Amino acid sequence: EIRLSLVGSEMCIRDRSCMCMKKEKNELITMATLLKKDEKIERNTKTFEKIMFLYSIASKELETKLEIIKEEFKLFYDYELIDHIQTRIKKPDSIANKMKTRGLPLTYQDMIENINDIAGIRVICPLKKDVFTVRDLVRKIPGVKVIKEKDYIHNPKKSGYSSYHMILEVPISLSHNFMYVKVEVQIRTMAMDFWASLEHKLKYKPQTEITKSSSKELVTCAKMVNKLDNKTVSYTHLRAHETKANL
Ligand code: 0O2
Repeated sequence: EIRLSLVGSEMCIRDRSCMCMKKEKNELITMATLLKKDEKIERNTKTFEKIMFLYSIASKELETKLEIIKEEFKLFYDYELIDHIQTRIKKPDSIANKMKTRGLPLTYQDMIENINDIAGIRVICPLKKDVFTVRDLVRKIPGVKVIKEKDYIHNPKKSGYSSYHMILEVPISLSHNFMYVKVEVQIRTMAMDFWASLEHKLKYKPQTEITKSSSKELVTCAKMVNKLDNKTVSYTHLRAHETKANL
């Protein structure tokens, strides 16, 4: 009997430690676990701060991976694949405006599910073909899931907007769990970026409309930018001989 109870208590201890180990295991959780059902978005609250913190970690994780690619190409292949990388977390006003425009209820759940560019990274490349090299490398980053891609380079918007968009899910490690957080990556050439920044200020964001002729001029400029990007292809052929990378 004594032996049996000892075995029993031994098992108890072992079971308990197993349970502890299970609790310690890094489990996949979602942002929803931090929220109450249908919780309304309220800035300057702990919940808002926590959600934005998660987006900022995901952004940093991905930015680091992209910085590594940038530096690796420079150092190992003597090639400037990426000119620079910009990151931003969408401002609360911009999030609210986008949700209102889409007729979404202002809840965290709706925000998480529908607003894909809360964490945004822009990768600016010298040449058009570099954009697609970066795209292929992003697709291969271990653990990162590609949710959606939009090729506004082969299919520019009516406005003339040109860029390659990827919606990704980036795994982030927390002390006890891990979760996937959405990050939007916009990959474009320096010329496309110049045009988009200008158009963003002049037409895309302002509430007041610009004249039809200015709008047309912007489209003409976008076509010029596209020509410029296609011209730089010949420069690439010259460069390719000098690089060690299989670009
Ligand atoms: P801001 O101020 O730049 O953040 P999605 O959820 O991806 O399916 P979304 O977000 O409407 O739907 O998709 P899209 O078309 O990929 O646009 C996302 C972002 O691309 C925009 O974010 C802009 O940054 C940029 N963009 C798209 N179209 C244009 C354009 O015509 N001109 C310029 N300059 N930028 C554009 P936001 O939130 O609209 O704006």
